[in-house]
Amino acid sequence: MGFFQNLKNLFKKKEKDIEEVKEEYNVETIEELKEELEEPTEIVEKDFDIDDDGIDDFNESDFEGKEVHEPDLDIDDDGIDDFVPSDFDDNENIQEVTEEEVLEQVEEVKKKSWFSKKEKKEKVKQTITYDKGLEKTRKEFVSSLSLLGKKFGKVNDEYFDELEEILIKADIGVNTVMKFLDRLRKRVKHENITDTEFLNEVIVDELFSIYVEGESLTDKINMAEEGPTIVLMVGVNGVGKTTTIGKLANKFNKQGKKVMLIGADTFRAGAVPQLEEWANRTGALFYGKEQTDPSGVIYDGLEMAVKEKVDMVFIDTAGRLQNKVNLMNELDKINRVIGKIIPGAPHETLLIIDATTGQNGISQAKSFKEITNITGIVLTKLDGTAKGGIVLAIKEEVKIPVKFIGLGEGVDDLSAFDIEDYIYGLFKDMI
Ligand SMILES: Nc1nc2c(ncn2[C@@H]2O[C@H](COP(=O)(O)OP(=O)(O)OP(=O)(O)O)[C@@H](O)[C@H]2O)c(=O)[nH]1
Ligand SMILES: [Mg+2]
Repeated sequence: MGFFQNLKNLFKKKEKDIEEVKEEYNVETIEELKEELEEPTEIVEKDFDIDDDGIDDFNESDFEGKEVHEPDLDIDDDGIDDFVPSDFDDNENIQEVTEEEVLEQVEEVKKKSWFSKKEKKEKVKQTITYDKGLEKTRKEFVSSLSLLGKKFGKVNDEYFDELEEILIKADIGVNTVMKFLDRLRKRVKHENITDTEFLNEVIVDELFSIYVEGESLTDKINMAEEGPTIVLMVGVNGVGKTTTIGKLANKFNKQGKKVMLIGADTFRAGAVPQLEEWANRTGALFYGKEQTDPSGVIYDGLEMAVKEKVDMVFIDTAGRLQNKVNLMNELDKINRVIGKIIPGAPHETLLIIDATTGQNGISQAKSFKEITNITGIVLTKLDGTAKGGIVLAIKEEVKIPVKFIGLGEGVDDLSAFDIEDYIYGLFKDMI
């Protein structure tokens, strides 16, 4: 079957990786592992001696307590095996390799294994963030599906009616659900499916294919080729704009980028100091002003960003959608000012949507799409809702890529959107 077998293998691999990292940290549960992996980025590999360059250097203590048998080596004071004619006695096709090249290759191999270990941990950390963050949706959605299967045993019209209800409750969106059920019915007929348990596999398969088919939407931040990358954050009140900026500042700061935050939500009292607080927490530069024209604040802030040679700028704005024309004019003005100081900017305009608002979020996305050029969506508070299906509705109905998802209030609870981890978080109990 299409994707299902691949997903099953993928799930197995993810579970194996999680087990391995759990073993390494000597913990039993996912919760404990999540805590361990959230430790401030201190490097724990005890066999490695890492300095600024991130590469393990050789060090005498690496060999402590280890027996060394080197009958074939000719070592003098420099500690390096020198070539002597007898080394080549039985070999005809020897390629000349210098000592430097050998050492370089050894360093390269060690570097690769260190990075792949670190990469695996990062991946596991992301998978378990999804796992925890989608728990509510999973519990509701998957348990309803398996109950449905048990209740009917056989696939019939009533089964489809109740399935429709379950999908709509998960906020997959009416249009998407209709299209999906249509495809499912066809497959049931064509493949003569009667068993509800088997149908669950087909459901996972079809939901995954909804997401991956059609135009491929990139989920990466569009970075400036040179100079600062400018990211404008928009969205209605209370959806999580400021918190998301804090989380993104933390994320890019950890990647070694110089980050600056501009507080241009000049409307709501307390919004600017709230962002400044995030700047302090994450070590980002800050510029902001209250009760003034947001475009002016952005103008001054960006001049500072250029002067300070920052890599990434996140701009917080006020989210008012009471008057579409006003908001459109304001965003137009903001965009003009940004483009004047940094040609080609903003490089990203991220719309923040609160997943707990379900279909309301979808209408917000449609409205914002009409008034400005939204390049990506951040879906927040997925942890607080069973409406995790909204990701599929956004893909189908809004056609803007979800680039990040918020899975908690903590500074680390933001993940780049990853369809595989998302499907894993939703269906891991079912496969
Ligand atoms: N559970 C959960 N809570 C979140 C998430 N993101 C944000 N929040 C919470 O949502 C609330 C509102 O967040 P803000 O960042 O202030 O939202 P905002 O869009 O800047 O709000 P205004 O500035 O008033 O327009 C805060 O209590 C956040 O902690 C998330 O991913 N999960
Ligand atoms: Mg705010």
